[in-house]
Amino acid sequence: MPITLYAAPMSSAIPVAQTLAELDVRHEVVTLDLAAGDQRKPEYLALNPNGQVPTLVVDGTPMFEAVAIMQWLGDRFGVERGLWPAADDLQRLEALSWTTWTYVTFSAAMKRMLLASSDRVPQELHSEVHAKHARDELQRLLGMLNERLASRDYMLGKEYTLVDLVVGSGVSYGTFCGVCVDDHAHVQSWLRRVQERPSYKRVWVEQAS
Ligand SMILES: N[C@@H](CCC(=O)N[C@@H](CS)C(=O)NCC(=O)O)C(=O)O
Repeated sequence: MPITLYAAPMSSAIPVAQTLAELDVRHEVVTLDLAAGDQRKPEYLALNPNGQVPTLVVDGTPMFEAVAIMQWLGDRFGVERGLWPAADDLQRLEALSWTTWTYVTFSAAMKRMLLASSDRVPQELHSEVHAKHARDELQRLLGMLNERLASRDYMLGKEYTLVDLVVGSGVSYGTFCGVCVDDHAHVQSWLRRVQERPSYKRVWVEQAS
């Protein structure tokens, strides 16, 4: 089954690249130049009408939104490798909830924080009130994650799964943007374990070089 990942360096395509590496799935990578506007070219918009990376094309069928792509990769390749729960396994419910939570709930608070305070956003959009509100919300969400990890080594229990990769990459991006995890000891130690995973590290090293 031919698989192509459309990506850009240091972008939302990273966790998808890490998922493909973790699952050892053969694929090609097409690198877009976002600064040059490759993502707005008609041939790319035909694959991803949202005009962003990542896009995964599987045997000619395109798919967009990183979390959906990773959930599909889990279904198609992760179950047989013991890295994603099967459809009739009740842990699947938790896998879908936590991976979606990362992209819908945690990411939304991240976006609000960045919009209200990032150097890369025009000053007139900044708001200390909104930034504080978003930072408080992120701390509440990290508290929720910390509670989950208080009684397990990994998101679904004793073993590493793709849920750790997806949630871990979202939280790592948060820490990269200055979100503080100091008050969440279980999150801190789990994050270190997730970041030590060879496939996770390898993609980072490739991106940085
Ligand atoms: N919700 C999308 C977000 C993807 C996204 O924000 N991609 C950025 C790079 S990190 C992008 O392609 N930006 C180019 C643009 O918006 O023009 C997903 O998770 O796939």
